[in-house]
Amino acid sequence: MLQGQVAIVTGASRGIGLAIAHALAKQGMKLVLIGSSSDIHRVGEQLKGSKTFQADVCNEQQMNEVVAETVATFGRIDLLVNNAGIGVFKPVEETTVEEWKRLFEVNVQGVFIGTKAVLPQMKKQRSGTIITVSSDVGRYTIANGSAYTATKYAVQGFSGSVAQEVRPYGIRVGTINPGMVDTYFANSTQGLPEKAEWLKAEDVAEAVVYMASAPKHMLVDEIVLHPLIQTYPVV
Ligand code: NJP
Repeated sequence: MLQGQVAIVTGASRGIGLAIAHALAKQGMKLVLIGSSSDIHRVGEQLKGSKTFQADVCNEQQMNEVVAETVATFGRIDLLVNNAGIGVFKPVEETTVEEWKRLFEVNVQGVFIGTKAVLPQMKKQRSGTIITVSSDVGRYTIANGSAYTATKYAVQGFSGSVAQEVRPYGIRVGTINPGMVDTYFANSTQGLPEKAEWLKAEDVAEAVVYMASAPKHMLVDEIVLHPLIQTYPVV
């Protein structure tokens, strides 16, 4: 079903985004992959036929250029995965204004800019799916993550509102909200023994494939997934 369709994935150089890129490639999608460091080009070498861009999701001009090049090359955009994100976890009084600003730039402004950039093309097509990798802490709060949690609550609000706005154009907007995933997130390393029972990046990627390949008449609003070992408040 996704075969031959065109996807843009942000934060595809490692972690969840890299797994999403591989999963979508397996479905036969044409891929445009974005990362803020030059690492993204190594991914392009692995995934033949993909186009890679070193771009910052918070930079509107760079993202508009990526979208314009995508349309020029592939003629359409069927899927945007807003996955790029960063995490800072510390008590509120130790969180700096710079950290607060950067979290909101990448996690919230980046989602806004990416979404805004693809909508004119998707409206023209009268179809498209926008999936944002948000977080379980976009739904409930945790200690020592106030700034990060605030960004993910913002993402939930943004995505829900845009979903209502673009539904008449045949465009679907949803979020995937994972719990703890074994990646490089927040200066971690993938594959550490203490994270053996966490979600794998591939688990989240499969959720993206499910959401993106739902039949056209169906919107999967949200997928929440946790590792079985994680405890969390039921809301
Ligand atoms: O993190 P990581 P994840 N512009 O660090 C890229 C959410 N999440 O895969 O820029 C463009 O392994 C960066 O590439 P580079 C989380 O909030 C996670 O876990 O080249 N790209 C890299 O490819 C986030 O939204 C957990 O260094 C930018 C990628 O983003 C998403 O999952 C739990 C960028 C980050 O890879 C993926 O995070 C949860 C920018 N400005 C939600 N800044 C979890 N792991 O436990 C960063 O609830 N990147």
